[in-house]
Amino acid sequence: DTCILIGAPVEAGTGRRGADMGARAFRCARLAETLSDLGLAVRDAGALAIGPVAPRAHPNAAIRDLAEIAAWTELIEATAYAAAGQGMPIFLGGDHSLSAGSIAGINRRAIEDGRELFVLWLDAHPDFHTLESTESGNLHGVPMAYVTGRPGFEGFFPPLAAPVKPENVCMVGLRSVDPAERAALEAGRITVHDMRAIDETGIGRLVGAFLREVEARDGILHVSFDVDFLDPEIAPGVGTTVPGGATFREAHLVMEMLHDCGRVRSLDVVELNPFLDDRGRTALLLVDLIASLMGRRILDRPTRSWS
Ligand code: DIR
Ligand code: MN
Ligand code: MN
Ligand code: MN
Repeated sequence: DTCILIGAPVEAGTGRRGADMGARAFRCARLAETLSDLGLAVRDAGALAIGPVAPRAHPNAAIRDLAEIAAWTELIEATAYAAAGQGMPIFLGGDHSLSAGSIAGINRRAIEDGRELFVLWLDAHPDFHTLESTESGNLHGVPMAYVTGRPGFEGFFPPLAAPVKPENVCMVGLRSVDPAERAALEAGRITVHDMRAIDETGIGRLVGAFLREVEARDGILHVSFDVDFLDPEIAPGVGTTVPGGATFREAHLVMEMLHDCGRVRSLDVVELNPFLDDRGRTALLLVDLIASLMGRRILDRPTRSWS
């Protein structure tokens, strides 16, 4: 399948400037060449852009740039839907609000193809706020609530073809969860693995259990990778660093297992902020992680140890 690289320079969803340079940093870090060297076909679709938008108000006065993020969501949804019919879309952020569009569009395609979509959400944060509950007003904190069909987005964000089933979502790496998000996660059906679960059980077992479920239900998988999933010691180039994140090997192991499971059809890599990076090392690490997801391996392994 062709890898389709899609730049989505969205930064209105985050409180810090610079995420709109993320997609260009992936190019500097030679993402396309790295994928080609793995023997994959690569199409660089360039960067998306929205036109000017008229500002929109919301009863929650904290919210910033609602109309702009709604416009991005509509554009990215349509782009994801089209690209999913042609290859494997890789969305290069841009902040995490872009996943509202990518997941919505991928799910519209999955439903049309009669496939069950699962989502692996790798992030320090659940991004599970509604428009009512966000206190920061940064809309990168809402995409998972939107795509799973939580109420309050009607009339502000584009209507969903269908929500993603919460029981098909697995979040891994959480360590910064706001009270409203925590209450909603406790009441809902999303599988959540915080950093303590990773410490206690091991990330391979947690992710392996999810991948076996995807297989058992013959699903396809979208991966949403927020740079702040990683520990800030190895990935400083992100606006919302949280200490105690995934290690180098934990992250590579997840990527290697995802490759072996063979069910990943689309990917977001979000929140890379080159303005905050240290000589490109976060971008370079992400390119290596994407390479592991796309099949680079240390040694050949004839059998999968986790299945
Ligand atoms: C916080 C931070 N939960 C908020 N969120 C994110 O602003 O709603 N940081 N996504 O990366
Ligand atoms: Mn996020
Ligand atoms: Mn995050
Ligand atoms: Mn489950």
